[in-house]
Amino acid sequence: MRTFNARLSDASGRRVILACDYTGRPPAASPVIRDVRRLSAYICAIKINYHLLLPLGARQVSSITDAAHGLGLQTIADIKLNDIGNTNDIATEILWDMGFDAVIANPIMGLDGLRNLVRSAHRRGRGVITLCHMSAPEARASYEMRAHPTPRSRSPRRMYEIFLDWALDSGADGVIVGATFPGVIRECSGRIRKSGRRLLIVSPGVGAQGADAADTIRAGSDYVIAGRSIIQADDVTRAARSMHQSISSGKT
Ligand code: NUP
Repeated sequence: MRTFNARLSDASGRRVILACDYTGRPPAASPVIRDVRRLSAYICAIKINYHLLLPLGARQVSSITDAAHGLGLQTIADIKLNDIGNTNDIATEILWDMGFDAVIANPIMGLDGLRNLVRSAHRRGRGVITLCHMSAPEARASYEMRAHPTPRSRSPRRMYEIFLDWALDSGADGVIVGATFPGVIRECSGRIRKSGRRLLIVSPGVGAQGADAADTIRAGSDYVIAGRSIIQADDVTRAARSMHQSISSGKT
């Protein structure tokens, strides 16, 4: 099986990951699949969070991941996984059985846990994206906190710097860096380039959270995640097309 990154890059030129964060009326698979079909020309992947994972159940979620695959799209489970190895293994096996191509994980589980998670995902041809710096304004307090990465380290470093190192070290496929922190995107992108490794920067925070998609890609992100600004728009197709086109043309 080809890697998650290779499959994602098949959607050449499409940089928008749709966050399927449906709220309001009890969600069902069919309206989600309808939107995914409508938007497939403008997105490269869909991301499913607790909004659907909790109420829908495995069978309906699998029907969404099946439909996405039929349209050439990748599927990402956004559960910010962070647990002991045994629980991580069981949770990811269930997600892979539901058809997910990648999982978003929280690196606070520790470097060894992360290495094991990435190794087992890669054995199944799946990917792992780890949090590096989240998009909410309050993320600054925790992700920019200074800490010693090891008991022997001499100088403290910011959490997001440590998390970026751990993502590179564990062989993760991508990191989440909030679009609302363009300076951090630039810094991470420079450090990834310097490392010579392949690690994608995936950025939520565009649209509803205030950042601009084209600016985010210009700052160094590989992909943006957009939810409410597309799925709550009066015309979802138009919203997705215009985000895709603004990125493609480099205009804001
Ligand atoms: O740092 C993060 N910020 C964030 O918004 C990490 C995330 N995974 N997300 C998710 O991206 C969030 O849970 C939601 O599913 C999506 C952003 O949605 P929206 O603000 O575009 O509606």
